[in-house]
Amino acid sequence: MADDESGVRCMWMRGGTSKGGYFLAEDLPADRDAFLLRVMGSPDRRQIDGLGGADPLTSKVAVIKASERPGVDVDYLFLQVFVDQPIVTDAQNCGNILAGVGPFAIERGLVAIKGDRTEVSIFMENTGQIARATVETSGGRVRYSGDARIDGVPGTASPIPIVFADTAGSSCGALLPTGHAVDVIDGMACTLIDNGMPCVVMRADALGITGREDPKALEADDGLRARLEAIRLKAGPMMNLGDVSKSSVPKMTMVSAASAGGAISTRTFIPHKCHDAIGVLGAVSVATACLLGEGPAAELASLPDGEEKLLSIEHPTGEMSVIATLKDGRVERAAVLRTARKLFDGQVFAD
Ligand code: NQM
Repeated sequence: MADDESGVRCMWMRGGTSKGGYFLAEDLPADRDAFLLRVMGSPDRRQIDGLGGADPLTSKVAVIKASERPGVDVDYLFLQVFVDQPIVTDAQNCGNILAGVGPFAIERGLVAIKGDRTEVSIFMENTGQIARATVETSGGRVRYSGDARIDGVPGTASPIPIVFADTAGSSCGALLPTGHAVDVIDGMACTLIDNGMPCVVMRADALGITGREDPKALEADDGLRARLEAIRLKAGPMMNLGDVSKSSVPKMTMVSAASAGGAISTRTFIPHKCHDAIGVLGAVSVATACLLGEGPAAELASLPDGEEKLLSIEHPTGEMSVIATLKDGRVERAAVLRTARKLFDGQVFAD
């Protein structure tokens, strides 16, 4: 599928606060995982022999195809390519890379433009759920530049609002896979929750930190990292995720009271590096934890009134706004604002 027969067609995009390679499923070779490791330059801490950016957030892949499901435009499979281990995993979803899926699908001709805005419905294969993204398409083409600003990305771009419904239990089978809002692991009160992303939510102060630290300072704290990893390895089976020693889930989120007028403040290990921001579905899960009525997040959260709640989830480089719509006390749908940018379209070589 390329001009040069050894190249593979690929688009490189920023999706939200992540970056990676977008491929049509039909363009990928049979030895997909080996190919993607070569493309990213993994395993290698610097990914010097590939396109990966030496960070889990820039070592990501989207695989997209036209959907055969009624009412759905495209199927999206997210793959995390580990930086320093030879692992390609579909065990997690990614709501940031998701932001580029609508534009990519339109650019590749899988979805027709429907006017100034084109809604793309996306089946997320990793978790079996649907997201609806709205892409700016005035003048008959995808518009990347615009006035929307998201924290963690310099400048502005076209807004891509994304709505999720029914993400509860996406990977764990239930919103609260243990049936409790609070479980105690290694003496630590944790909420084990999955509203689109499996997360372990703990109070930062219970771990001996303020929750305002710089991500690099937290990464340099070997004692904290060891403690988080011990809790994570125990949480995995409790969350129906099995042995998570080689998995990028669950994410480990430490919460503290908001300091910039938001609902709550976060620091998240994903799971071994500390995120400079927070994942999209991670933020939806933490926002949902704030609304549980009990647990580490609920204790600290500052919540607005009403059935439609705007929860600003503070993170190291700003905040992510999650609009949670409640029905009968549970989050029925969640909406976030993202942006995306096409960086490169061409062929990638893995010889
Ligand atoms: O939670 C990072 C990211 C993500 C995932 C991670 C994400 C999400 O920031 O939906 O977007 O938690 O690995 O891209």
